[in-house]
Amino acid sequence: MGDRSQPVSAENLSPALLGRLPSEVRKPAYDRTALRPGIAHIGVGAFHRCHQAEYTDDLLAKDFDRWGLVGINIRPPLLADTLGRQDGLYTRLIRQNDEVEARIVGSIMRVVDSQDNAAPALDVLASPEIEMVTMTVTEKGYCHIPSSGALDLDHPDIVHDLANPQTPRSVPGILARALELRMATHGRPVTLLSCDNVPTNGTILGNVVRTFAERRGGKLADWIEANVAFPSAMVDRIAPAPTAADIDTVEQRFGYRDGAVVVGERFRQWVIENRFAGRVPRWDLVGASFVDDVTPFEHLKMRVLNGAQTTLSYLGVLGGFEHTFEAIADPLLADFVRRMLTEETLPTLMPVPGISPTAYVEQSLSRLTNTAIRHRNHQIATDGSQKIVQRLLNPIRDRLAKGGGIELLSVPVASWMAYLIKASARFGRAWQVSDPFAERIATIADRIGSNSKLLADAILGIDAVFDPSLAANAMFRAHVVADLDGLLSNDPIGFVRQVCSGPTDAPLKQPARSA
Ligand code: CS2
Repeated sequence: MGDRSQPVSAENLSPALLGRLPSEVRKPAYDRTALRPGIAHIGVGAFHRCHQAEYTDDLLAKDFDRWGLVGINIRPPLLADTLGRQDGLYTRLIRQNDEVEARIVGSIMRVVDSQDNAAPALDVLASPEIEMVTMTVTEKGYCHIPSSGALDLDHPDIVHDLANPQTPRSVPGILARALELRMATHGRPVTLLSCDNVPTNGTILGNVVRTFAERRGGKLADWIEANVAFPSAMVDRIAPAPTAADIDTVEQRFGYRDGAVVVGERFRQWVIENRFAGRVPRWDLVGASFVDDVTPFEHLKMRVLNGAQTTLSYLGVLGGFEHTFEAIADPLLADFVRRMLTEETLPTLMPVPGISPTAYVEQSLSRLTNTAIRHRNHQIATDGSQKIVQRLLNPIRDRLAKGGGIELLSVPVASWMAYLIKASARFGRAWQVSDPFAERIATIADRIGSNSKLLADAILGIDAVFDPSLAANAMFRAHVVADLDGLLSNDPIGFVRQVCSGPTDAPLKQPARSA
């Protein structure tokens, strides 16, 4: 076919296009030109665009108050290339199986690329008009030790930032520098609100920033104590990394192009600890909850929804499934996850105001069956070392403390190990992985080969992930060894079947294969 048969490419999303969009596409119901920057957000990925920016868009439509968002990226991708070109506008699609609902979100006023140099980020974060800083910087962005929550003083970026505090590259270093600039100029208070799936995320963020400030010396730590709040928050909405197919969906269904489209499920939740400094956007007017204690909500979400996702991701990859919805469509994996959550995870949860835990399990599992949410198992499997503490190891520890069994919860822990082991050269580099501990585990696998006991011993010795008292627990170790043996066999899913068919209080599993 010649060039003339190429379709004329559709117009790109821009403020000028808003008035000409199809009526079924919902548009910002307020005057964007009257927005004033008040919130800065670090990490403008799919999740932010599907969550905090949407809540803010709702708030602007309901109770304007001029809360504009300034987006900052300190890691790829570049925002100017996507959102910048569209003046911060983007399409948020809600997808539920065959249904598609489109909405243009207008709350992001401006975007700042600060990947090469922290100066542009610091300019925004230190400015007096910013009173709320939210962030989604992924679990590893906090530079903390997952098993203890303390700032990792050996982290190369932290070492760099303590030596070069005015040109930081880590999140704790950038925030500490921004707070120092605030202290030295206008002195206005600010809330730093973590929106990552890190347990007690506000406490961890407060720890890493304060520890960094203390190391710097001077008055900064005292100023932070008096002027900065670090509330914890539970955030929830499944919003996988967007793909070229999502951009095409917008073009085919609605007739325009949007390089920054995001796709999410209908469900969303945001529970924020009522602990603020300075002015606060009233997100509680549009569906968020401000509460005294986020912990019960956080345990529920991370152990049930995220625990199920992580379990399905590793078992899914081992079983040859590409996406969550495909893994959960397998009756055996669905049965395994439901039983794990019901029999072992639920008893570790605190009562959660207004929520029935068993209904929450069913609702979570049903969310994962949505075939329009194409969440890749490898995406969820990424950075498992930063996720398994809150999703799996903490409930395991709680079970063991109460004398409960962990024969199901130990399986995904071993499946995380098997996932990284199989990515090693000695195991044929079954797939590419991304995890701060991937290299360490590949080295272990290359050295040890297929002896599950020695493999488990070596990996359980990584104390940044496994706190030594848990790693020393005989029941936990024995389960992990037996599970690893089964999951590294030629029939990992057969092993899961065997676990499912065994009595749930069996003290130990049978090794699935001969040594
Ligand atoms: C997922 C989360 O990639 C992952 O780790 O488990 O991004 C998950 O989809 C969200 O926490 C849902 O709120």
